[in-house]
Amino acid sequence: MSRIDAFRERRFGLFIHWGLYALAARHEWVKQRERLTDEHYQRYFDHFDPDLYDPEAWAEAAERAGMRYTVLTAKHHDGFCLWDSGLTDYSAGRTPYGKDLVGPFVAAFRRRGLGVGFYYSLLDWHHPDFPIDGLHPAYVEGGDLPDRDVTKYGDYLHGQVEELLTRYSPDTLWFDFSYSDRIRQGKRVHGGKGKAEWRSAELVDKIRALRPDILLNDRLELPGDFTTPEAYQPTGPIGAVWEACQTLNGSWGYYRDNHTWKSPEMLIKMLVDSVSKDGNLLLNVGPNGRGEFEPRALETLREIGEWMRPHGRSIYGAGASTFQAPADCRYTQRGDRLYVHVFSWPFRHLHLPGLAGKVRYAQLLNDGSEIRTWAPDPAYDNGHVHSIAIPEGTLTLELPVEPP
Ligand code: FUL
Repeated sequence: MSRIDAFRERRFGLFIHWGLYALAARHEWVKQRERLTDEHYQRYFDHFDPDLYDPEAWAEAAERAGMRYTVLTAKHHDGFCLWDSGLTDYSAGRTPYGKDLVGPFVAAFRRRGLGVGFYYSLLDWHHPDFPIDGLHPAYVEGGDLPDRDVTKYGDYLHGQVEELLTRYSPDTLWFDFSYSDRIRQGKRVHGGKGKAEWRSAELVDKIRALRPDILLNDRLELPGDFTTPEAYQPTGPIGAVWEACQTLNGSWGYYRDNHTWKSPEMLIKMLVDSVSKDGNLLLNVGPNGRGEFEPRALETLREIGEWMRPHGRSIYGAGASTFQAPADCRYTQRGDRLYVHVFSWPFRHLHLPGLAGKVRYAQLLNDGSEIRTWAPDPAYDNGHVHSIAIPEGTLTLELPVEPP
């Protein structure tokens, strides 16, 4: 099976945003949003000591939630590195914690057969030669740009990516550049050429030479192996391999006082919706400053896992169906198995357009119980529909069907 097919088959992954911002506990963009000075932000470095960090517990929570891979922020926009980079002192090993965080992480997830990827930010608010400050008046209003040696930053970035590849052999690299298109296009980037800042094409060549079957996302300003709709669901299959990413509560980094949490039911529907449109879902947890998933996150993962255990076969290896699902339902299909996900109870029956005479059997997935189906009624919808009786509740049914 190709790498890309294996990625699609896994369908559900865990995104982890973890870094110094977990101590501020109010969003991973806190440094930029609140215009915190380097001196101020340094306090989070000086007090970073996640003594309860236990990657085995993280991997176990992911596995129980039914997740099959993970992506960890090796470096986010603040420039802090979770691994012991030989190219900077701004890493977990130099904090009071004093140890590399990535090696044990990779080992714990791999031990459970989960795929491992790294998020790596192209932005770097810490590096002295990082050329862009998205809030600098020169970018916002025009004017003279700060004088920086962009080449040095490019070398640093290339070197760090090489470290990650050679030390940990990740399955995926998830690059990120999060400033506006205006800056992205390079019009206001010092040196003036946008993607030339990171020498993206050269970087991709290096990556592929080191690890030919790695998967790359699409945020390097070059077409990647998969695209990354962020915090929304595409309206249908988009003709490319894709992975939606989602927060539990609107923030990627740990946010102590945020109370706008998505319900497990809503998140399950997002996962089903993604698969029904041929996509993956990468669901994020922001561990706290002690190194733990907070109880709200653990409870959400636990509830999702309870659903996944009996319903996983409608998710893994499944994708969009060529049949048209009835209103407020989603179809996922794997071979001749059609899965009907009923998002709201249709008050008694479901009519399945285009399936007349094609449904051989119907069962609920949660308990394997048979579902009553009707032979098509020629007087109804020209005999095209197949009807099934639906008990109340959010349900998934499995129907072996004749191919379209
Ligand atoms: C965005 C970043 O700016 C956010 O902080 C987060 O990492 C998200 C997944 O990507 O572009």
